Amino acid sequence: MKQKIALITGVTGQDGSYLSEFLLGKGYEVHGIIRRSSVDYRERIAHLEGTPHFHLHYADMSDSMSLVKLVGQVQPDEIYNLAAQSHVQVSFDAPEFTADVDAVGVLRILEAVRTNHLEKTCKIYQASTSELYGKVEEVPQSETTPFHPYSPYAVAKLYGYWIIKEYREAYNMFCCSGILFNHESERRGETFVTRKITLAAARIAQGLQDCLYLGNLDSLRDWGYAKDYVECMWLILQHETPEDFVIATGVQHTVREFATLAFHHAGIELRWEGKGIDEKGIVVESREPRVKSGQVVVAVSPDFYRPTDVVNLLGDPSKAKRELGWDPQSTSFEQLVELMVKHDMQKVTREHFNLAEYLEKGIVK
Ligand code: NAP
Ligand code: F7E
Repeated sequence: MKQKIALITGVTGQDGSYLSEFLLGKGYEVHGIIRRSSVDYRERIAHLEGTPHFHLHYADMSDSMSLVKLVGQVQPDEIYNLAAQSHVQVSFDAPEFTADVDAVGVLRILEAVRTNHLEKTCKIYQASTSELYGKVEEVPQSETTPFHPYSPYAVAKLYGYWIIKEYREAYNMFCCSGILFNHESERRGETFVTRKITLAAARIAQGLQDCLYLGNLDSLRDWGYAKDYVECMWLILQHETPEDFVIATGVQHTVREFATLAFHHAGIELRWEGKGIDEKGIVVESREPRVKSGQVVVAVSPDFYRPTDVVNLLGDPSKAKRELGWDPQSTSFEQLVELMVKHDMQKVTREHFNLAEYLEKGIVK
């Protein structure tokens, strides 16, 4: 059988790195799009570089010509369009850039496939999002729930969702959206709330940070494990017909609950006092000698409030379970928090140890 060829946009991101590993494991030839940067941003895929069947190419979602050229050169059987300005809060500060990459970028990929006459052979996966439900109109949210995007990011992603559907209907292309709810991991970007919490809990436990500042603690999310979710992206493209799927766990928790559990795994028990901007996470008991009971380790800062915030996401993954045979509970919320904290406790120790050693040897001053 001919080796399948996949092209991944957003290969350096959390999902792109797990998806690359997954597809290489399935025997694919994997091509990824990277952009030039003045700093090293390839940490998540460094272990794959140089391995057979894994190739990187410079291109950009805002540069049609680079996409047309690359799609023609690679001749992919499957494209996974994961590239995006993916931070919701940042989309309020950079709405035009977000629209260019997250909305028009999807169109550019579709047109690159058509320009190269690959519309009959190349399947396309689009990274859609639970943010489309935004100011939610029902709970839980399924494939039939109306959309109500509530940020520039979500509005851009809504265009991506509809243009995929349009090309499916107009040109009979095999293109689908995975409507993925939040998924996290040890590789999650450090400014998303889960990773911000697990890293801070680790630093606070090791005496390297005093307090963690967060925004809306009441916000509810349906958090899953990214490694489980990339399998679904592939399953969606192997499905007999091109369809859209909600991918979620079907369980929701508040940001506050995530923080309580993360600090617990870092050896710190918390209680919560106060309301809104005055709420504090206070240490009740600590296994870590550097952290004292009564110490305030979590506080609220309005800097992390959004002009409009999505506050009640809960996915209904029944269709994916039934039609793709996917298990939404393969990693539980409790396991997810534990594995992220464990990873970050080790990361922080390692970094601190290296720094102490470098200081001692005079390598850094
Ligand atoms: P991520 O870690 O932020 O990765 C985003 C990727 O997009 C990075 O590789 C980034 O490259 C690339 N990118 C951004 N702008 C680009 C441009 N102009 N040209 C080429 N590449 C560009 O995001 P993720 O968490 O892996 O999410 C993957 C996709 O799923 C995104 O589309 C996101 O919006 C969507 N999504 C995510 C979640 C979630 O909970 N994680 C849920 C639903 C949907 P650099 O490394 O160069 O910045
Ligand atoms: O926020 C609240 C914040 O930034 C989650 C992206 O992958 O998932 C992600 O978007 C919630 C929000 O993720 C802080 O207000 C409180 O209600 O981790 P987040 P997100 O906005 O849900 C969706 C599905 C995507 O598609 C996106 O690409 O947590 N929150 N305090 C905070 N959020 C952040 N970032 N930082 C805080 O300090």
